[in-house]
Amino acid sequence: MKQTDMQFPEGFLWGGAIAANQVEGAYQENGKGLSIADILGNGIFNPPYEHPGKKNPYHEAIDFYHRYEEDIALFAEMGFKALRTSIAWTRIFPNGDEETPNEAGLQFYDQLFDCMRKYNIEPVVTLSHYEMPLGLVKDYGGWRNRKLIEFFERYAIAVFKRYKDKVKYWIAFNEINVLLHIPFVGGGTVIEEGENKKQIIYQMAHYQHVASALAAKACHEIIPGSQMGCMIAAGPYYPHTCHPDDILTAMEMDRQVYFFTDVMARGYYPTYVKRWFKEYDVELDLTAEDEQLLKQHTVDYISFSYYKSRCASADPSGLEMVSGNLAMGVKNPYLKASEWGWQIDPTGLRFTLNQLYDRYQKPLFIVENGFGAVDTVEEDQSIHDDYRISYLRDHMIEAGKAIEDGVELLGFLSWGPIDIVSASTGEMKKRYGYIYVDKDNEGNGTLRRIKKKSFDWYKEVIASNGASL
Ligand code: BGP
Repeated sequence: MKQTDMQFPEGFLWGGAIAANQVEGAYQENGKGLSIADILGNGIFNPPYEHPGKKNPYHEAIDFYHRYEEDIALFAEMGFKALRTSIAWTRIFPNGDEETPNEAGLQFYDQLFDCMRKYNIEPVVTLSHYEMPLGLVKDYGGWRNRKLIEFFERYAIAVFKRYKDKVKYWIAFNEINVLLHIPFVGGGTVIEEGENKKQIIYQMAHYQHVASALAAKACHEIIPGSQMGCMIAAGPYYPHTCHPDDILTAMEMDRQVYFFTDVMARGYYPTYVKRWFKEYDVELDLTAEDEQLLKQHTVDYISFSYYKSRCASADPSGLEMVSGNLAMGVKNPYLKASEWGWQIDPTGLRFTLNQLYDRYQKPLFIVENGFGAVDTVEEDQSIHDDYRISYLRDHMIEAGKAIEDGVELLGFLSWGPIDIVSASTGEMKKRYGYIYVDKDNEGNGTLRRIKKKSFDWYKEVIASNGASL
């Protein structure tokens, strides 16, 4: 542990973040319908999405559905103040277009949120985390159909009414900018050859913006004092050189991400979309009522995932590209990378926090940050994940510096506080947890939970409110 003079605010929400499709398993239990996650075999990037015969890792995940009491007790032992998870939309509306919700699905989340509250852990709930109903894909064409707004609003109202005394913090869509990179996972639609991809993507984005505004409206009406957030996969684009063209390219790449928060945090479409839509030949189905809703029901806070930064170049030909959370980028020669090539940049987190706060002057919330790595279980069952401790420590220090810069930061939720199924690879070997889960990529293992070295480290971080990192 390092003693720091970091002053995290009283009530700072230290904790973790998971997602229903990556932890729960029980993919068809108690009336749950199939979600798009249930047909992903090798993670979100790897079409074809049907993998007949392949054991789908999301079907069992880490069996959180049956083991959540044990897992939440472990989170409570670390002193968690908050836990982010998603509600599996298909537990509540199996096909997505039913008139009435599935009572067994509602009961599961009653029990889950009661268990969190028993330990004074604040739930932070994502309504849609890459797990929309497959029924809405097959029967309606996914988010390219305006009817999805109605179905999403019905789902949101059902859970707001059910959990109004248990959940205060809500997020509509996980990493809404995933639409730009994987329209199937973000929007439940396959864009065919010859279709105008940008038209479909920005139309789906618009419908989700309206759905987010309707969710914010309903949330505030049903749950007094509730907070509705939006959520993006953040990570700044640095110009690869100081050539003015690289600066412009970096600005444009950042704008592609902040376009979504611009709309949901400010309540109107930014003027730069006029050029975009002209260039992309995009004409939105956007009504005057939509515009009113966006303007009147903006989000209360802006949340985001942060794993890495990337570089942008006006002419990337010949430059090495690196992968990362959703978007590729030009390799930054000053940064190291994880085993999955995600470049490590704690300073970038401080930069992102300042950029977002300067842009919106709304509270911010880090709802994903973590280090995916291959962990080794020693003979004596110990797991020395010092690499994860140093990654997280460095990022928490930068978050603390951003608070000293004047940023209002609600909390820091580590992604995957327990090992879970990776979204991009569908693998278990890319482990994020303070808690190891005995399951391998082939699905073998006892699912036993084992505390890693980082478990006690994070417990001390939380107990000291960041003074000891
Ligand atoms: C984000 C998702 C999370 C999580 C995270 C880590 O895009 O919101 O679901 O998976 O990425 O990515 P991965 O699991 O691919 O390492």
